[in-house]
Amino acid sequence: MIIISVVEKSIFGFIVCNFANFFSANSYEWLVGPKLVPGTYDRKRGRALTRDVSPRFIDAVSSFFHTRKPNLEAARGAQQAYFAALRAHGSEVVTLPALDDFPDCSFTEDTAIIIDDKAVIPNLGHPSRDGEQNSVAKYLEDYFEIEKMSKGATLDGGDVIFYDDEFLIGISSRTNRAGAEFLSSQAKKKDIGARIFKVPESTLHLTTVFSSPRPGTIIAAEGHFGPGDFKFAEEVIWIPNDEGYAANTIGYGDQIIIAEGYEKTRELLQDSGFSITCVEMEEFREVDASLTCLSVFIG
Ligand code: CIR
Repeated sequence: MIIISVVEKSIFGFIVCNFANFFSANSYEWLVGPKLVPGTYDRKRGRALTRDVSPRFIDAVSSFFHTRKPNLEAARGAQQAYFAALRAHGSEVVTLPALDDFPDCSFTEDTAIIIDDKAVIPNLGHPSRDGEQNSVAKYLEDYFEIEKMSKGATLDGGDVIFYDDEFLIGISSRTNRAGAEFLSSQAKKKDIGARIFKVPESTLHLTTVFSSPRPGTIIAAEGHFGPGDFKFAEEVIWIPNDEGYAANTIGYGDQIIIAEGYEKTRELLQDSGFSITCVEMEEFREVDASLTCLSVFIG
């Protein structure tokens, strides 16, 4: 009963908060044509690989946003709302069963980086999470050539953002230089460039405070990076520091999914031409996870 009411509450919240017209075409691709959109292969968001929330979710690693013990049932409900939001934007959602020994297993973004027909499988940067990637690799091997990261190198997919025709890779407490270089050498083999950033200690991953929802656009939280860091971008939308969590977004052209409850961000993004869907993320925020963490796009 509790599960149902939480699921219903989350889905209701998601519907109420949805300002997007789900059925309109991505206006950028509609105007330009999908083949001509730079970096389009990684922005299609055709298929999202996700994983059920672990029964041990309350033991998930948490060092930044923690205020209380997260609630497992509420997290499960929020994850269903998240799936509904992805589907409403046209993504197929594939969900693997939870891994009982890994409290953070639902954060699949960290476990694989897709480059064309290749899946790079990293060594995760936190000891309690290293191993989650093995069953993801097992699933992906039917669809992609698997490239496992060499020993000693570590990387979380949360430190990787695809921006137009290049990867932005963060060196952080989870991703070491060898990991960043491993990924950039894999990208280079596919003629894709990489730009390496130092992720400040004020945040977990690059994606925690940073996203690129549509070609040419970067959304960044104030207080972690400065304007000089993004000279290459056509447009940078700065999110006020007290709403920094909301800088992590999932874009489908001019339609965007953001975390619910960040009013200044919602207005800023509306003013920048986005139609917006909000998803309740409170439980995941307690364990430092953002919207993008809950999926890795594989098609
Ligand atoms: C962790 O600390 O690894 C998890 N509790 C949160 C992972 C968030 N993942 C991501 O930003 N890609």
